[in-house]
Amino acid sequence: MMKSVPWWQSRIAYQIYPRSFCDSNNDGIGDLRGIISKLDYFVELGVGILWLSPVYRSPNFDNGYDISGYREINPEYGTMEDMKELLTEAKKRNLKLIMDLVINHTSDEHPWFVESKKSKDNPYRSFYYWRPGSVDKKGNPVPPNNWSSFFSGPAWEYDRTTQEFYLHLFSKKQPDLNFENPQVLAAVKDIMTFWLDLGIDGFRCDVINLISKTTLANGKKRIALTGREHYITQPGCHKILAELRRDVLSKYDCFTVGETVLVTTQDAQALCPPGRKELDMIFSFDHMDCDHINNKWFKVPFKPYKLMNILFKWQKEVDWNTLYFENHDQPRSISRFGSKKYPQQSAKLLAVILFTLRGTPFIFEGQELGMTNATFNTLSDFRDTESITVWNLATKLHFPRWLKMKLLRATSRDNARTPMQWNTQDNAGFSFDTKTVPWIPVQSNYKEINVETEQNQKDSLLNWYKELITIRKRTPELTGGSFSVIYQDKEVYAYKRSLPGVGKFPDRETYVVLNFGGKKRQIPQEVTAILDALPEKTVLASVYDDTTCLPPYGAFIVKNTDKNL
Ligand code: TEU
Ligand code: CA
Repeated sequence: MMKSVPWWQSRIAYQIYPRSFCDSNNDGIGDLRGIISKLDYFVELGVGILWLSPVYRSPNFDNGYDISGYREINPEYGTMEDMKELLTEAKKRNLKLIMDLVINHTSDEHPWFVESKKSKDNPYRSFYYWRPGSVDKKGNPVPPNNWSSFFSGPAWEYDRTTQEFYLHLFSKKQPDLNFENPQVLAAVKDIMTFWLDLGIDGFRCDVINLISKTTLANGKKRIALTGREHYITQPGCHKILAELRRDVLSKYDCFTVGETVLVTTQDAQALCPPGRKELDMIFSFDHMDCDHINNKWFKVPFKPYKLMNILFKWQKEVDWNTLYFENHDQPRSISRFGSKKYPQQSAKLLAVILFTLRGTPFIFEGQELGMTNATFNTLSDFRDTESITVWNLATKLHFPRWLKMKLLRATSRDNARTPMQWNTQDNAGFSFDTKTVPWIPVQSNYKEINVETEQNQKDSLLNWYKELITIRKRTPELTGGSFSVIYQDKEVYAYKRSLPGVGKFPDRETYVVLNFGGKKRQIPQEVTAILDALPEKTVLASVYDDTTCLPPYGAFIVKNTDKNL
């Protein structure tokens, strides 16, 4: 009998960005009832876990990653009754649902912060990092240290009322919580318990490896994130995660996936193995950093081998992790890693990689359709606070307009946040009333790229995703199997996933061969030697009909069907 794997390893996950998924009441903003109306879409796609980006009360400065009410639903998205109905309807369909846990910071409109800024001796003052700073020769306030924010600029904001600064690693409307204060950890445990008792199945933990600041001393001056050596994956972070697991998470059949910036494979090994009892897996960023230098805004031409080398490194060095190419912060993978000349084939190749490596695959809404980067023409098309901040900074630096547009078009998080494309009606069917204008412009290619059209096209990307998800779920070695490289050069890659047979059950072996390039390639003889030696084999899926060579962006999956009973 196969060794059973936890459900969060055997299922495929799907990230929903609620604001952009489906608008049921025609106000141009996605909502919970819109998601409920689409649950059967997830069942048909074959995913088993839904990750719901924040739907809590929020001023939406950072689209919900700035929470002002952890136990309330943002009225724009619906009510707590809608949330409960979503959970009930998801469970009826055997869909697990995890929520976004954003505890490194709150909104500056959260009652804790509103209280905290009233006076230095307010009981909530130490829920946040307040420090006096100093003054320069002209009497201007100077921040307590030289740390910079993820969204550029200083990581401190001066409050004239109490004449102190507060720390914010992200926007000034997202003050960092102070986990040195035991009341903060206690309050977080209560929030997690509230949602787990409501019936959710776990959490995606936002920038969770930043929550412990070892010291507020100056950091080494850097182009970006000065001060990061004092808060990235600090010892205190491990301590907090272990306590949350011990006191809350261990009491439920749930899992956690931590979004962890600037982590190495060693960090992953210190955070995730079962014995660590901290996180179950993480979203790392190494592979997301393969097409820029130092900072995501400074793009360099994409080289497939850079992406593949990083993916293979993580496969070899981390036992279990997430597999993802997109989320609500990242440009669309087809625009970033795909080929303009072979868009469909390169998108299918990326899907082969996503569903045949070892780990839990995460799909971001619209990725399964091949949704592309936005074709925005003016700054007014953009919504993301980070993008607007970067535009303003570039303006101060006298960047020409064309260069500012180039920067935003290539990197803006809004690339991922345009409305989900459901059909060919106006606004792509995002709102039930096709005349409604969505909160952010719909992509211009929605008439070709949408669910309805692709459901009716046999060789569409959507049907390819469904096919690969079915194959993955039917092939145990693609889930619990080991990973080993058979061949690699700068375009052609071949690897094996295998599970040893148990008792009379034979070994299970599945091979993947791909050409991540625009020129036809022969299958290397090292690979043909192995495949030809299989007494019996079955091609489970192939981007092209011909599997005797590797056309541009060709990829195929072949199973050793010999010995199997
Ligand atoms: O993202 C943290 C984060 O590191 C990314 O925002 C990314 O690094 C950023 O775009 C700068 O490159 C999480 C959420 O996913 C993001 O949406 C939030 O804005 C952020 O945290 C603050 O909560
Ligand atoms: Ca709505």
